[in-house]
Order: sequence, then structure tokens, then C-alpha cells
Amino acid sequence: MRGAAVLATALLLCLLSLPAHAAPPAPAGTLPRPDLTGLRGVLRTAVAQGAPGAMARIDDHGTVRRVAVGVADRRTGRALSDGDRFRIGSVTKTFSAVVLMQLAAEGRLRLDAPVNRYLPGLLPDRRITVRHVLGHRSGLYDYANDLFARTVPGFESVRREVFTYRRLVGRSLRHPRTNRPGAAYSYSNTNFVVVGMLIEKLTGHTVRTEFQNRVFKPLGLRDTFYVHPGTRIPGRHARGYLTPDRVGAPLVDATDQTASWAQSAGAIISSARDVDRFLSALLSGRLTSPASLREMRHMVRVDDSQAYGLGLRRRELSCGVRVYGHTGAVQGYYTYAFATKDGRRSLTALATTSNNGRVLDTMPATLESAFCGKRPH
Ligand code: HEL
Repeated sequence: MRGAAVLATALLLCLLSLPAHAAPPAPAGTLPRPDLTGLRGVLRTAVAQGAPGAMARIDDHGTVRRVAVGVADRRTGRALSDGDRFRIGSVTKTFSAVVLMQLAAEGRLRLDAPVNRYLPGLLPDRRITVRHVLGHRSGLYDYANDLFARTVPGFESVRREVFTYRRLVGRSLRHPRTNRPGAAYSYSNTNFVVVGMLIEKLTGHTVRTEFQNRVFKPLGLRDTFYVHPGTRIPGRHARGYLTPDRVGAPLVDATDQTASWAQSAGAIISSARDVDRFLSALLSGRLTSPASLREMRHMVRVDDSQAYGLGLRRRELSCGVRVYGHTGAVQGYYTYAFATKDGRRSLTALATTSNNGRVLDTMPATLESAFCGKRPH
């Protein structure tokens, strides 16, 4: 009797700790069908709010669903297609995390060792571990806050710049740490610049080589590139448009840039097909050992509906489905890329503008349409 009461209390506590708007996690195998009409409506809204184009691709147990609205290029008026390549911004962080987790599984580094063991003297605090940087819990200040305090001048000042990793870390270290190592989640590009440095130090190769050999080639990602410090997107691609801070100012075509400010934190170019394939491979265990995937999916709560693992976000949807992936914002492009826990349904959605608050607020609804199968309100 007493056992049952304890169990009931535990269950109640567990339910109370769920986000206010979310249903309990949905049991496996009950995923609703995607709502393509709803998805098209969300993308149309993003275009009405100022994105020149918006598109999404769902890969669902081998069935592909595609929706695209608006243009890929405002000058030529070419229609956007789900096959267009684009800059995926911080979805790159999941690729970088995969490479580092592979190196950890090969015994080349320990997640709980100090970063400075592998990069002597880099960080001012020896307590910052590899796990802290992968989970944004290092307290390293995000140098992007300073770079992009003013959106268009900030972008134009880095558009053709080539940064070394050390220079980016140096910019972060001008500021005090945001928290004690491990004490709190605080998102920072600096963490994934450190991840890039670790990859290069441990392998003796560039991150481009490691991405290619460990992820792009094995998965056959033929639309995926790490172009740094070149400025062009190869092949057919969507142009990306930055929204200036001044209301009514014309959009800035931000497609061509070195993305050197981002590198291993955000410089990959890809397509919806490839990103879906990547997430599906990762979550179904084809890129890391089962133990590494468990570590990546071990989450720290960010807010009511989100949590962060190691280079991996989790979103909890209104229907109780939990999805794993990342979001990305690089000048001109805003990406949502998530998949179910088993990787069998994945969604990549893109809006071809960034720094537009209304579009950014609209894009999460793509997840509801893709995984909850009902029209978003
Ligand atoms: S920000 C994010 C997203 N992440 C982070 C990273 C990435 N992208 C950046 O740090 C770029 C900053 C934005 C640049 C620019 C724009 O919107 O294009 N904004 C400004 O200049 C504002 N003054 C947490 C949203 C992520 O989803 O992980 O990607």
C-alpha cells in the first residue's frame, strides 16, 4: 500500500515537472501523420513576414514530403526548391559534436578531462572540461554578441574576414566567464570553436578533412560542404537575405561570406535531404557508438520546452513527441532540423532570412506540423 502511494506521488511529481503546455511524452509508434497543409501554411506565413523563401523536407520511414514557397533568388525570381543548398549555421555544431564523440570513443580524449589537457594554456580555467564545451556549460562568453551587436555593420565587418580559432577564443576571453564551469547552460559559439580546435589538435587534420572522412563521405552527403575560407556556395543554392535592424531598410544579400566567424560552430553548407539523412543516421546509431549517442542525448533543461545535450537540442512538442536536432542562424538563413528519437522521421526547414523576429517565431511551428500532424494555431 505504502509502495503504491510512493509510486503515485512520484508519478504526480513527474507530471508536474513537465512543461505547462506539453502532453506527456508520446509512446513510440503513435506518431501522427505530418500535416502538409499546415506546414505549407507555416512557410507561407514566414514569407508573408518577410522571408524571400521558405521550404521544408520531411523524410518519414522512406517517404519524402516536400514543400517550398517563395523565391531562391530575389534578382532572378527563381522559385525556391527543397533541393537548393544553403548555410545551415549552428546545425554544424551537431556535426562537430559527432566527430569529437567518435574521437572520444577511439580513446583519443576523455569527455571529463580539462580542455587544457589537450590544448595547454588555451583556457584560463582548468576546470572547463570537454563535456562542458559540448553542452554549452563552460561559461565561455559568446564572442558573436560583440561582433553582431549592430547587425549589418557587424556582418559587413566579417563578411570577408578570415579568423584563426585562437583569435575567436581571444575575443571571448576579453570578457569574464558567464558562469562557473558546469554550473549553468549558457549558449556560446566559443564552445564549438574549442571543439574545432580539439578536432584539429587530436587528428592533425583540418575539420574539413575530418567532416569529409567521418561524416560527409560515409553518408554520401553530396550536397554538403565545408568551404572555409571561400565565400561561395557551390552549385544550385538559395540566396540568403539579412534583415537590417532599421525597420523598412532593404534586405542585404548575405549569401557570399567566409563564415569564418563561425567555422566549426556554424560554417557547413548543406541541403534539406542531406541534413535529414545526417540526423536520421545519427539518431539511429549509425554515426557513433550507442554509449556516445546516449551521452549526446543526455539533456540539461534550457526552458519549458527545450533541453540541450552534447551538440544536440531537444524540443518537446505540444503532442508529447520529443525531437532531437539543432537550429541554425547564420546571416541570411534560418534552419530548423530535427528528428524523432529513432531517427525515422526527420524534418529540415529553412527560411531565407535571419534577424527577422517574426520569422524566427514562426519557424518552430514547422515542427508541430511535421511531428504532431495538426494545423498550428
Ligand atoms: S544564435 C542561435 C542559433 N545559433 C547561434 C548561431 C547559430 N548564430 C549566431 O551566433 C549568429 C548570430 C546572428 C547573426 C545575425 C543574424 O540573425 O543573421 N544577427 C544579428 O546580427 C543580430 N544583431 C542560438 C539562434 C541556434 O539556433 O543555435 O546558428
